[in-house]
Amino acid sequence: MNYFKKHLFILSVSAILLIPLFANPLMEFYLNELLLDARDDTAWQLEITKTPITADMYLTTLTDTALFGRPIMYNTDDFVVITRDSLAAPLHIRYCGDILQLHGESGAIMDQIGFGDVPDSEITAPKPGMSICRRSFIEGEEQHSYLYFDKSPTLGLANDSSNARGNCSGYVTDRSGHALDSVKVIYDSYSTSIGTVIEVYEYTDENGYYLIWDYARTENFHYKKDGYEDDSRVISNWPDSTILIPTVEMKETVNAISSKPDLNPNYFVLRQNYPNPFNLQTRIVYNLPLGDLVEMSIYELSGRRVGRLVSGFQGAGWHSVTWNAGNSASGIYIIRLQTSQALLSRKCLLIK
Ligand SMILES: [Ca+2]
Repeated sequence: MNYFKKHLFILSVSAILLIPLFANPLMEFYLNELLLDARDDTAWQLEITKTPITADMYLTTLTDTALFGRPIMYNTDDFVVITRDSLAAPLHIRYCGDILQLHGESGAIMDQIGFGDVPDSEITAPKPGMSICRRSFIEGEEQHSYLYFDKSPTLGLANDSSNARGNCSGYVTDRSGHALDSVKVIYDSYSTSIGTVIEVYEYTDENGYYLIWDYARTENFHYKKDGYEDDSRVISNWPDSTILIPTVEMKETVNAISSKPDLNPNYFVLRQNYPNPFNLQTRIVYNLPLGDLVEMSIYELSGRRVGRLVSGFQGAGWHSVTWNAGNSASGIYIIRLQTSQALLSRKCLLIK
């Protein structure tokens, strides 16, 4: 081995050994969509993205294994749809609940989808005609992913979540049945790369009522209010449905004061707009403890103001305003409420 070849060899080995160190820190997701058949547990369709399939790769479930046996080419640049005919043998996937895993040539688990009544299940079992889809998004430098149900499967195409949300609603009271307003109902949360926890939440109104429009999936809803013990419920949501959550009765903490409903709270409230995400119009409700000069504006994340909804003096109490976003592009916007006493803001999502 001459000098040049020897060093090339060392460089190559080093490069191979160092790959894990320089690998993209973002987690990769390959199993993008799964459509099952309630009558035939081998008649599924699976959409895989972002990885070429080689002959040595294989799929497993809790009770079955099937090797691909041959490479599989992409139909398009991005997606390939796998069926039992793509495998060397049929693979049984249980409709009521299973964990489907994609394994690489080395046997390593590349990705998995769990659903139904199985350990670490991410969502409940699907209803006929609905596929299990993955949604991935990037917050800061962290990639996040979760599964949801879609009643409009998109095998071979990018997942489309426009038919994948449903409503979850209910009431929160104290133990005497009095409505509790301003209860924080947290229905999603995730951690960023620097450890900050981002909470996604809604507040109950003066009747103790809340309505959340969220992806069809299983979530742990957390209920929080000062003076009361935290509570939580596991909620499964379906596309286009309205789930009525049994009334949550929050228990007062030992030193709690009055439990009467706070019809005109003596503090600033800027509720999450509804609906959110929204397509064209959304309603924003807020409370002023005192009459004041008020300005409410909408900003892009870049800080550019795209609209002013309120400007002038308003009296104490609840107010509402509608934002018609007809001229704005899809994306995240910030609703900012400013008075001489307070500055409150909320993020909202416009999807066209
Ligand atoms: Ca798809």
